[in-house]
Amino acid sequence: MQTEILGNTENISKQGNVLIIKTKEAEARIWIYSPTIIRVNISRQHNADTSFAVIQNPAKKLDYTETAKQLLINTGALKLEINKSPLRFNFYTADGKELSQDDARFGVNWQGTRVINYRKLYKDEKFIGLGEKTGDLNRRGSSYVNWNSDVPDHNPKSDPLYETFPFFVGLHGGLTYGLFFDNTHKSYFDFGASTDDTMSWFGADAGDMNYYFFGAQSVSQIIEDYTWLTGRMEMPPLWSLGYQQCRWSYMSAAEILDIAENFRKEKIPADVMYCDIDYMDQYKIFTWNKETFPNPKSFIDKLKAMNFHLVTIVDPGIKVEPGYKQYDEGVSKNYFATYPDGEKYIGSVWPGRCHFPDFFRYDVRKWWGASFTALTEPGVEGFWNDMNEPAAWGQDIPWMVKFGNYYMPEVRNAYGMQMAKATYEGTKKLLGNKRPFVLTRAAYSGTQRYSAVWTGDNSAYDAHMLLGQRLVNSLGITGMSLVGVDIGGFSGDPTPELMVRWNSLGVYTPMFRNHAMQGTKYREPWRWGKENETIIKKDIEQRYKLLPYIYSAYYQSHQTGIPVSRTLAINYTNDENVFDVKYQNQFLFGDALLVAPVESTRFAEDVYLPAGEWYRLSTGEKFEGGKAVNVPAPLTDLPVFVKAGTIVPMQDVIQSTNEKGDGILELNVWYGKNANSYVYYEDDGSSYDYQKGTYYKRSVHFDPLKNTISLLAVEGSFASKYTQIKLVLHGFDQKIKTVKVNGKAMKLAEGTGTFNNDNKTIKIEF
Ligand code: MIG
Repeated sequence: MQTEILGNTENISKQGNVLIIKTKEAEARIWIYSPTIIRVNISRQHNADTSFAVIQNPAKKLDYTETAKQLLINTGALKLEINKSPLRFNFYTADGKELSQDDARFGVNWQGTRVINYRKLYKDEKFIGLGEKTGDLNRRGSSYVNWNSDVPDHNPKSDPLYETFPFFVGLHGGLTYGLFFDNTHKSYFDFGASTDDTMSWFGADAGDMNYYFFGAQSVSQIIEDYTWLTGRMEMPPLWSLGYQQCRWSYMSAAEILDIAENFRKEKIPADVMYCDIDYMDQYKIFTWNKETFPNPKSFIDKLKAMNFHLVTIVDPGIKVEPGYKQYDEGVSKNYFATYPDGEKYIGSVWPGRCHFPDFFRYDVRKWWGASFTALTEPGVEGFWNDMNEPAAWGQDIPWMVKFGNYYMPEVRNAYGMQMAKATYEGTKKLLGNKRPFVLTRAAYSGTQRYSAVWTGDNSAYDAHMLLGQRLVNSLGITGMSLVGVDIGGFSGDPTPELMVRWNSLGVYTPMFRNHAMQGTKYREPWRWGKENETIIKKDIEQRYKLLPYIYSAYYQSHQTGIPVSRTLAINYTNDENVFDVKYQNQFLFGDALLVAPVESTRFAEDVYLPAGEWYRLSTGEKFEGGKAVNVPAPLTDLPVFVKAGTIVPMQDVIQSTNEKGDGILELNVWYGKNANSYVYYEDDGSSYDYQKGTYYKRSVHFDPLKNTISLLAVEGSFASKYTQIKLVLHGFDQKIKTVKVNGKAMKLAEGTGTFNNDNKTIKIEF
């Protein structure tokens, strides 16, 4: 294997908006995408420039200046200094602070087809990101591989897992930068793990050194930029944010109806039931088992009558069986992956011998999407994509298997994403104006445009619960906001204490799904004794009370890419304590709530509260931040804190998101010394009408100096489902003097008032 270095600049040219620098070995192309985003692509051969992740085009203009030794690009917000010989790329802030540089010795080079970028490592540099990666929040000193894999029984150190997000954020000297290595080959990241702290490096088995450099000076702005580049989620169906009950598998329609009925009987709120693989006829995708699910439509109608939505699983593997519709169609149209000689690839999964659709092709995606009629016609609205790493009983698919023009290793990491895309686009079409819910196990950067993800087959022990939270938080950095873990742990049986604790954390998990493996004990809320059921029920009720707040947080993700679950490293980047392994699992859930996961065997916990003031949500007790506090953490009360000055909209308990409730939107204002604004958002929760302005959006301002709370005019044409707004003030020792609604001042004598929500008359009720 030969090592080849990038070498010296031999030729510089500009073609339109791209700067091209040629060396003996390769060609570097540079584009500006926005003032804070510059793309560098270094290539030895001219590959077709396709990206599964990026949805933006580069800016039309690129200016640079040249000196004897350098080229300089200055966007106004970011500077790229290019040393000509050897060719090196060094990034600076607009005011000249060094953000990130090539390692001066090695820069970019190749070994055979492998391409590697060695980068300067700063003494105090920390790294966060890479999505679904085990290990600590700060990835300094760790290394990772991206190769989407089916890893049942993984442990809190296993790598790789199911998903690939080659995007990280570097932090040093109070500065921030981001780097997205858009290459779907097997890729590698080493954050000083193996280099005696002399450098970091990343690379891939083949393909281009193709990266986007982000220079914004805050983690949240970098996430906004990354999700601008790779897309943001649409508003999820509201029902998918309720409690979801899953199991591998409920074996019949009757069993699922039974479970659903029991939720209603026990008055435990829930919205979603799942069919895992056993609903199918011999695991053939897009079929129903005629004995156990004899009449899918009447089964789903019954679920709907109980206000439940159904999600069904689909795997990519299509059973080799002449006479089976999807097999026949796929064969006749050549929709399946092949060996180079054209022979169809066969791998074994649940149905036995299977062919694998080539989701990289538009016509195949269209066909796959249209096949969902078998599920949508009887009324399924959620589509769970499993085994799409793709998995063939844990084996690597041979490297010479082809998806169209690609060999498997080139695009493996994007296969699951393309399946999710096909599923999303197909079911969206079939459901008309209704939002489908898509959940995928394998993913690549950009998957947030199509689907939610979950973290795969976790296990029923405490360290896995904590790991799950870090995975959720890390996925948030890489644009995935709608994320879940199997609450309770997929393999093994949780102790009742772990079940209760994990469920309480599930309340603050973006997707709240209880799921368990075949052969494990049943997991539903009533399987743990009356006392535990009461706790579990109370926690699920809390989820439903918080839905107006959670839904508004999703609106934020939809608008800005900022995730619902946020590692503290996003908002408190320069606070060393948030990276302490003791506190690294803590996160903000939306703007206002700080949640501290606690193991099921601990009943008091040290919680780190960042600078500012905080209130415990359950008791109202006030804490001064900037230090750790030891707080009681009984199984009935997970430590959750509210940031002073924030606004948390809540509602009364409903049994499902289909219910209207009592019509009161409770605006909780938690007193703080600083003024604060909050955007409340609501729409019909199920259609795309919000994209045409049919939403209800309202800014709420709290100003402690003027002692006012203002509800600004409503934006959008949606009539809120709430008929009244009730203001609930917490921690106010001085009385709020004025509440302004649509600009009109209201006098308020005591702490609580209620306003009609019809935009015209304002009534205060005490
Ligand atoms: O080979 O469909 O991660 O959630 O229950 C196992 C059965 C296949 C793996 C998924 C899991 C699901 C299970 N699947």
